[in-house]
Amino acid sequence: MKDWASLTTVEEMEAATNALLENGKKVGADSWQQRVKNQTPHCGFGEAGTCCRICSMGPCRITPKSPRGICGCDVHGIVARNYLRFTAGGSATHSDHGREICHTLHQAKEGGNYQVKDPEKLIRIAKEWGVETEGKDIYDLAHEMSELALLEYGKPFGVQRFLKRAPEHTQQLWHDAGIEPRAIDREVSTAMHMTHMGCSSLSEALIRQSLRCGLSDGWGGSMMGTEFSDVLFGTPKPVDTTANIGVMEKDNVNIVVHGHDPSLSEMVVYYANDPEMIAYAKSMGAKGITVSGVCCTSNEVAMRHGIPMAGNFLNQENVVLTGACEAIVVDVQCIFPALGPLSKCFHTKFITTSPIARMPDSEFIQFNAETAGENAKAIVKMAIENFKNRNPELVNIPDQKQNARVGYSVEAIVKVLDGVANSQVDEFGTTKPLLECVTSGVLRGAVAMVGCNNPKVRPDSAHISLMKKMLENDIILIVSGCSAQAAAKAGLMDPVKAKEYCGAGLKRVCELANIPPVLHMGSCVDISRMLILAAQLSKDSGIPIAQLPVVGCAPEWMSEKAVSIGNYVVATGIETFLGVDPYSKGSSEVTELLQGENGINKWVEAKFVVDTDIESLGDKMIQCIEDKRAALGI
Ligand code: MSK
Repeated sequence: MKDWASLTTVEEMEAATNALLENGKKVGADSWQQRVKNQTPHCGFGEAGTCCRICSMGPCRITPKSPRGICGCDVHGIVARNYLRFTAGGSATHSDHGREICHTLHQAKEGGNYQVKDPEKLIRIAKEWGVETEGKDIYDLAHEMSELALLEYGKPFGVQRFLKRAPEHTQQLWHDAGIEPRAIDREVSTAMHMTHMGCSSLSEALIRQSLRCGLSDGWGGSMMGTEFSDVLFGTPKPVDTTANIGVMEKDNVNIVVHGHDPSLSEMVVYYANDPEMIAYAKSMGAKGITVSGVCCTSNEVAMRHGIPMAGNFLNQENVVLTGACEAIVVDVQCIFPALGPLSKCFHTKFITTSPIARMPDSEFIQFNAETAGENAKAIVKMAIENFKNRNPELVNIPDQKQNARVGYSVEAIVKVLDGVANSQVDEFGTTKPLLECVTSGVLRGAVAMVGCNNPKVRPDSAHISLMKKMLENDIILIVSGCSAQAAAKAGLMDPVKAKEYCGAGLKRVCELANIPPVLHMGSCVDISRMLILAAQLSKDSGIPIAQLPVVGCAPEWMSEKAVSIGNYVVATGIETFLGVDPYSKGSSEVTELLQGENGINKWVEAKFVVDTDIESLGDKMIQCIEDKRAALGI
């Protein structure tokens, strides 16, 4: 029996947010809700992608009366150039995160701040890269691998090493389309060069480079970020945690970690559990220390340590508005500069830690791998000492919390689903049990749902309504980023109750494997896990990725990273459904290239589907999955 009341609804989450906004009003706090009003309506040229400010002759805006910019570039060139720059920003950002992880791996040493927690994985990747492992000290191997990984960013020749993980058919498509990514930095530089004034204005060439640049992220920087994070911090395994704003605890020192890079948050978690620090917190009048997270840093520490998830992207101001946040500690990406002035309205310390993300009204404690322990300890201490500065009259933590099981790396999915069909697993394992569920029709297919919140969409409503729709239709979900947190906050990752929302087939799989129907695969960079899973499904079945009943979806995306992700997911052969337009609708040519039958679809056997009507987007996803099944005769 479905008990809809057991889920936390979007309406309930909005009511909690409204209560927090009332709290903010008492101290004159600004909010993103107000800033959206101030910024509406948005610029129509910007939304259509038809404004060019790449040189200083303009800015040029394309209208029926002025169909070309001053240089003569037409609307298709302008929209495509903007799209490629959008992609390059995302690819650079994700990949630089991956680079930081490679540097951290280089710092790893026996007994140090950072150690190799998954030596088997390191050895597996080393063998894959043709590196001798026999008789080698694991830290010597880690340093050698980190140097090789860093060379992937700037090597003068060749293509990304991890492309070989893709099925041969996919590799051939990339080769034939001329989109195999070379060095990661080169693809970003090429994108910037191509879009400089007086270079490319041919939309087809610009979109081709967008796919290539995206692939350098997905099968390059992000994949290294994920793989070497696993080597350093452990490959995630299923772990139980809790989600939503009610995970913050009134009587405890609350530290919220936010951003993307797990290097710092791992250390904060470690020191927050240190008996010396807990005793110190008690001496300051608190009952203990609670670390919770926002955005992808949250996903990282939830997957490896069961740290509760306070919220996703558009909840970042909410944690401060509780009046119970002693410190919000951020690393990189998706951090609102608004947190500076907002924290000043409360007692909250807003602590920035990376030279990449410097913000006004923050306390900057530069974090680096050599001094990671000291940095994290100083941050935890600062939060503890701030507990006494709370104004009890402003403390309001909404009572919303759901149980969630997270930590489904590819390795974990392969392992748990093996319990359904009892297939033999080899060293890496096999996806055959999952394939058997799909071919028999017990599961109709899978959706990889990812991405952010965006005020253009009622927060979380698209994620949650699409997830429910898929579950009812026996479609399993693999999720990451803020989409994952939307599911967790609603209760869709609770293995006990979420199965009640599923069709009979999916419910049975959940019961047999003891899994929730929405599988948490991690952070934004961990979408690379989804690529590995798709590649493995294709290899194990002998079916090209594009023919598998699997689709991608980002219904509330907002960041440049999401555009890069979209490019690499679609370029891997996975039809990708978007609920927000990527500023491309101003050009019929670019729209046709991205969404038509004869554009990128001809090169990579998949395309984008953009529909801002979420109900209709969901119908199209189900139709796409059913069409693929019919084409396979299953
Ligand atoms: S954090 S990129 S809002 S998913 Fe990765 Fe969430 Fe999107 Fe940032």
